[in-house]
Amino acid sequence: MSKNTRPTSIIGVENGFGAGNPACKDGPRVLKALGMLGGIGDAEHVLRWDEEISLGDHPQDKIRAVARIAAELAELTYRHLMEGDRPLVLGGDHSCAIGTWSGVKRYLGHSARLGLIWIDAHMDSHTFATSPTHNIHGMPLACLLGEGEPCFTRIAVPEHKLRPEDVCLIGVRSYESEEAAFLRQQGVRVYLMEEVQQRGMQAVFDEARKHVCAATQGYGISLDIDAIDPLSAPGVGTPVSGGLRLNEVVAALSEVHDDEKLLALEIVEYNPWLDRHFITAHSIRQLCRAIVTA
Ligand code: 5AB
Ligand code: MN
Ligand code: MN
Ligand code: MN
Repeated sequence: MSKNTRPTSIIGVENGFGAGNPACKDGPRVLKALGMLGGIGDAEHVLRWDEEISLGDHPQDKIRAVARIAAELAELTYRHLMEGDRPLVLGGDHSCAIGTWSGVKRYLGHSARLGLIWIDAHMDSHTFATSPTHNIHGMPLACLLGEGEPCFTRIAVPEHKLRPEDVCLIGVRSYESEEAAFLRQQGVRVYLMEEVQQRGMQAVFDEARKHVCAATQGYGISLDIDAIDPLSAPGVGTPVSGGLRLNEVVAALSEVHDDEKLLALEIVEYNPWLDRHFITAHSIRQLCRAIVTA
């Protein structure tokens, strides 16, 4: 694999309107205030805070608010990639993924294919028709596959952002039957937590990477922090026990951090108000370090 030369630029997304508990909007601001992401990187591998985007506190219409912030974020990820950076999006709730990967797809171009590894306790593949909660953070993967509200599926470029065969999910252990059926119909590869436990994260992650790279021109990683076991990541709105071990996820990211085909990353769903003793904040620091310098 060729070596990454892009500096990592952090885009904080202060958006919690897609989640049941909106306080994850404070995630990027708290990480920054704690200095959690300072002192990472070296002469060759740079990490810098670039900007934050925010919508204010009380939107009239959540769907429009989420769509607006996703469109803004798509513009930013596109622009940073054009400038030669590797965007690292820090959520905020997972609905921001609609924007992140729409911008990356625009950068790759109309006829190019984008791969995506989605690491999450959940499937995030609902539409309003199937969601039990109507929370938009449970829908972004369906949107990226072309299913859902047009205001979400048509961001940045009109086409579907992902082909099902270019996507893998890892760490899933909580889902509803409708979204599972949707992914099965589409033919998306899902590594349930059970399979990860049997085969080990390393084997599963390597296979997932081959899978999403096979026919694509670049790929990304969307890491919902709730994929990691609540012992190392208690600060999330929808914790599910029996998750990935922090050190295994750190090892996976270290393995790919220098891969030139890895165009962008995302770490989402950190809710600082639910954190204990800054355990989750420290975990995020370790993950960011792995992304930047291995
Ligand atoms: B997350 C649930 N499936 O749709 C729903 O944290 C949970 O981005 C979604 O993975 C969790 O509300 C969304 C019950
Ligand atoms: Mn930049
Ligand atoms: Mn999740
Ligand atoms: Mn998620």
